[in-house]
Parts: sequence; C-alpha cells; structure tokens
Amino acid sequence: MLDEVTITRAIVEDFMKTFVEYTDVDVAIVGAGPSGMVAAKYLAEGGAKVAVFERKLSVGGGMWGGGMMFPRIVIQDEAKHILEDFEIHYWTHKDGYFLANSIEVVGKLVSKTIAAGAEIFNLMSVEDVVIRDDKITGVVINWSAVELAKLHVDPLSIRSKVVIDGTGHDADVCRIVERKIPGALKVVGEKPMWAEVGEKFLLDATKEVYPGLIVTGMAANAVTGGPRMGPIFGGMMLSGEKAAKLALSKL
Ligand code: 48F
Repeated sequence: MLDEVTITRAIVEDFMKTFVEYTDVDVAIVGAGPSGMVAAKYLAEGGAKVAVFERKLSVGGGMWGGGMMFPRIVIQDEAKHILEDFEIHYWTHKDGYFLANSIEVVGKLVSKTIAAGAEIFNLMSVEDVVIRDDKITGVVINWSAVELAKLHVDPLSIRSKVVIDGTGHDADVCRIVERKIPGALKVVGEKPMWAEVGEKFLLDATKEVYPGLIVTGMAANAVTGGPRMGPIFGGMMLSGEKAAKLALSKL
C-alpha cells in the first residue's frame, strides 16, 4: 500500500540532506545554460564539489529553441571533442559546420553533468554575493518564486571557494558586483551579432574578473564587450571547459 506521507518524507528528507551538504562547496555555478553545464561536468570530473543554481524550472538556458525556434544548433571544428565527451550525436552540414538537435544537446548536457557528480538546484535564483577581504566567498540564493511574486522574504547563503557567472546575456552576478562594489569591475555590454569574432572573443573573455569570480559563456562577452554570435554553440562549450580549468587551478 502506498502512503502519501511516506512519499512526502522521502522527498523532503532526501532533498534537505543534499541541500545542507551543498551549503559549502568548491564551486557555485550560476546558470544552467550550456556554458555553465559544461563547466560543471568538467569540474565534477576534476574532483570539485559543484552546485549549479538555475533560476528557471528547466535547465538548458537559451539552447532549447536552436535558431529562431528551429531546434538545431551549429558547432564548429574546435568544439567537436566536447560533443564527443558528452556523447552528443552530430552530423556535417558542410566543411567546418556541424549540426546537432538542440533538444538532444540539452538532454545530454544535463544527463552527463549530473552523472559526473555536479548537483543542479533549479528554481533558485542568485540575488547577491558574499564578499570577504575583497574576494567573493559565496552566493546568496532565494526561491525564484519569491522573486517572481515580489515577496519580502530574506534569502540564504552558500559558501563557495569559486563562483562562476554563467547567466548568459544578463551577466547577472557580474552586474551585482559592479553595482555593489564600486570600481570592482565594469560590465561593458555585448555588441551586435558577429559570429566569427564573437566566438573567438569569448575564449579570451572567459576569465577571473574579480577575485573568486570567473565569468563564462555569453556573460563573458557581455562583461568584456564582445559581439553576440547567435545559434552557434562551440564557443559556449569551449568557454565552459576553460572556466572549469581556471576554477580547478584555483582550488
Ligand atoms: O543564456 P544561457 O543559455 O547562457 P550561456 O551558457 O549560453 C548562451 C546561449 O544560450 C545563447 C547564445 C549563444 O550564441 O548567445 O544565448 O552563456 O543560460 C543562462 C542561464 O542562467 C540562468 C538563466 O535562467 C539561464 O538558464 N540565470 C540567469 N540569471 C540567473 C540565473 C540568476 N541570477 N540566478 C540563477 N540562474
């Protein structure tokens, strides 16, 4: 006989145990878009304790819809090894242009990231950072529903040795630091579409922008003033891979 209260306790007890365990992590990644998830998998494989906080119900960020809701993405040569690491099926469109099904890509990213040992917390928004001695030492989180309903509810804090901003075009975490710590960093804002330049720019822009804060993905171009690139995703994946390497070298 199935008992509803046992079902309730199973969910609450297990989640609370995990949540408490992840209040102190090596790396907190903000945003479960492609760059954040790629970073999370490589970090977890490198032995780091990783929590990913995602504002929305669904993970995958801006990848689901491919280009203008045609669920295909393009990837270039340089990122093929990442597709292979994630066991993502891809095929050739023409020399140097590979295609993948954006829905499958999100599925594989999530599945491999979790299998590697990273913990994803969806429906939680990062609304602030913790700073000690001019270094980011954690993030401040709240249920996204609190934010959406504009409820006056105080947040909770997570301690983290490194924070990765993978919040996409908004560069949310970097903007918080810019706003709250005058002179700490400048978010230049992204430039108009230019795939070739945007993809290359992104790798240099993926860096530590403030002690303890690394920026990846579209957020990196937004901070440094690089162009957007549209539905080509090799750069996002390579950026996540680089962010993971940078974070591991700091642990
Ligand atoms: O936007 P998103 O997919 O970021 P990305 O990894 O990839 C960018 C591409 O999707 C696309 C592009 C490619 O050419 O330009 O836009 O850089 O994913 C960012 C995720 O961060 C979440 C947001 O809901 C999304 O899923 N996010 C944003 N702000 C917060 C957040 C926040 N404050 N707290 C938690 N999650």
